[in-house]
Amino acid sequence: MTLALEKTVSLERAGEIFVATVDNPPVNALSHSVRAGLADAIDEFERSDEARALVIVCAGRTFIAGADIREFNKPLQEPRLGTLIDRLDRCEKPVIAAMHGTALGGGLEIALACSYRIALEGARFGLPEVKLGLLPGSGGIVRLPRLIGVENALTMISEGGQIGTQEALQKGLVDEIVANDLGASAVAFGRFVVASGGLVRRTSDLSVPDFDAGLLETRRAALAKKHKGLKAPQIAVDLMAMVAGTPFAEAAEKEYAACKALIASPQSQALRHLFSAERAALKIKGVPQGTAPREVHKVAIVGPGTMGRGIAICFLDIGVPVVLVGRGRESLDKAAATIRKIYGGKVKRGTMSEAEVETRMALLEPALDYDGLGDADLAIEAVTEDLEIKKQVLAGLEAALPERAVIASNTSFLDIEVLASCLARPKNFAGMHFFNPANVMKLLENVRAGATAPDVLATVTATGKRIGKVPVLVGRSEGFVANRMLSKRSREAQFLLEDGATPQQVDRVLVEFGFPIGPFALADLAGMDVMAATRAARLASMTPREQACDIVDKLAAAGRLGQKSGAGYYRYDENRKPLPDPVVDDMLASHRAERGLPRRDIGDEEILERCLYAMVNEAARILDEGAAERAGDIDVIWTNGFGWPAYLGGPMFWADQIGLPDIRKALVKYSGLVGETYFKPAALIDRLVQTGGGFLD
Ligand code: 3H9
Repeated sequence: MTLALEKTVSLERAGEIFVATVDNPPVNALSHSVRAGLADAIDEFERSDEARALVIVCAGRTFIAGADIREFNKPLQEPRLGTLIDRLDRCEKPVIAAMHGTALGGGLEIALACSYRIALEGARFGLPEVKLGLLPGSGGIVRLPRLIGVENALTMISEGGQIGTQEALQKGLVDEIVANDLGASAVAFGRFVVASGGLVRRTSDLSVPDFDAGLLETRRAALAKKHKGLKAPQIAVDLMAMVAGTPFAEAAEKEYAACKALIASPQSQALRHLFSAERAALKIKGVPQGTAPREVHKVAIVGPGTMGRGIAICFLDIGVPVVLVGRGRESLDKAAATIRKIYGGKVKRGTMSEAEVETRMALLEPALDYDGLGDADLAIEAVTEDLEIKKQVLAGLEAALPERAVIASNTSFLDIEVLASCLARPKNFAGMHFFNPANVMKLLENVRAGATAPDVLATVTATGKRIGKVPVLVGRSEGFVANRMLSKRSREAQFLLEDGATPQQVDRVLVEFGFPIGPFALADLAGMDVMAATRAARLASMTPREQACDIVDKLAAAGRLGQKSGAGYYRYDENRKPLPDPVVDDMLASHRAERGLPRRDIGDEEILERCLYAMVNEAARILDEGAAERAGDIDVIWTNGFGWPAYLGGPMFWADQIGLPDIRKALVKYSGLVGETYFKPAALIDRLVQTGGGFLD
């Protein structure tokens, strides 16, 4: 007999084995009704004289994937997860967690409080709270080390990664793996436990195994380096030290208090915002839910340069054949050799086998023409950023591809509508803007042109996900979203040098803010020749002050090409360490003298505000124009594309935290100091200040 306890939990009484099934799509999160339903199920189970063991299992694609993130911003409703888990821990009859899919966060914490854990082959386990700026607060920290040891537990808790069934079995996280029919296997397992005496095994009764005392400090330092600025991993180390020396109940209380404080912390709010924003970015205006993407089994990439090679790797990595089209045998050979070299690096690091390299390389077909593209499903052009060349390539591709094929351009700043206009079937066309190195960078700016068909938008989005990118759809706009905003930060960084700041001061301020690298060290990495070429391409659209601000050209002309020539904005020692260079100071002094610009001392606050508020102001224009659909999309773009620290939520979230009235005031101040052209507050900011709103409201 089955009893519906809450709309998300049912209890089936199968003789002496009771089975509680959680059914809360899509991921069986621990919403209030699930917690209440499970608490009722435990009550029923404990009350029944007939029941000898309880199985907790889930319907749908996964075991419980954690607490319901959407409830974190609402008042807490009892039973809270910790209360439920205490109930499980106190059960006088054995409870068995039967897991499939991903048992994550609070879901795994429930399992840890059960007497036994069994899993379907292929299941995965993790405590990913740290990725949301949180820590497991319902027994994960106090129980996991008791089961799998301090070192293993700390790795799972502080990194938030997942482990598979074999590893979980070997570490002692699960007791048994079953190949199929989890529900029936769990009941059989329950019967076996009962027949063997119905032993209750409480993880809370175990002691924390001994561990190397130096471990925690080594981990603390490594985590501080790897997750710069993030508080939760450091607190994980503190809590692990506490758990090792504190009785269970007291440690559990301290664990919960730490987690509760983290839920309210700005870092967690920022990371939770990004979690939702990344998912919201996949929902695209004009693409009805359920729109099927076109199938992509074979891809053509035109242009075997840096971008083309990186994009090719993305598809080879997921086993999709790639035809790489180039104009000469030499460039194609070079591309294949570079791809092989990148894979070779992975073999050296032990992340790929020689056999895998060969399998992937066998999927790469170099071609000098479009003859073999009759069965390609998607073509991406990644040729030189030249309108006429791109137009020719796109037209050539369209003639060679089947009618259903999607055609994409990797342009970074050409007009998407002009490109679309050279096609007979513009509905098949969209932008797919990858970032260099394309095989590494997570961000993919997909670009909608006026005629792009909904299923083509669905295809570029789904393809982005398939190749492991974070796809965000943007609209027509020069430089799209990421580069358009970056150009404003770059402009201010240059103007700040003219006004009296040094490259190292600007870089320091932005690195202290949380960026992995400052704009000038980044320019040295990209190469001053590349920077000068980009500048030359944009010169016509620049203001007179921007045109005259030719520091990049001067450095390039002096042979200071950046890291590759040993000097750029910095000079580099034999270990490639950047050092301030008096030659650059002199060069900047003469540039100022030549331009008649007085030097003044620039404070850190001015650097930060000018660089970042200029970006926020531009983002407001982008939003108003509809070139980005939502403020959250811009946050996803900047945290995945250009290293905006995720724990600050992205530029829009950050701006809302500061408050738009303060930002507007600063914009007005810099309008006076630098010029209205550069800092006039965007109309959207004016409107939001008037209505008291924020970008994300
Ligand atoms: C926790 O447990 C704290 C406790 O330790 C202590 C408390 C005191 N809640 O990612 P997908 C939604 S913290 C609510 O596209 P996938 C998601 O928004 C939690 N909703 O699917 C999306 O909604 P929509 C620790 C959630 O198959 C839909 O489900 N757990 C939650 O690519 C599909 O998601 C985590 O951090 C949630 N917890 O990946 C796990 N999770 O359709 C976070 C997902 O409206 N989740 N949704 O856009 C994940 O890692 C992935 O979602 C998962 C599935 C691997 C489960």
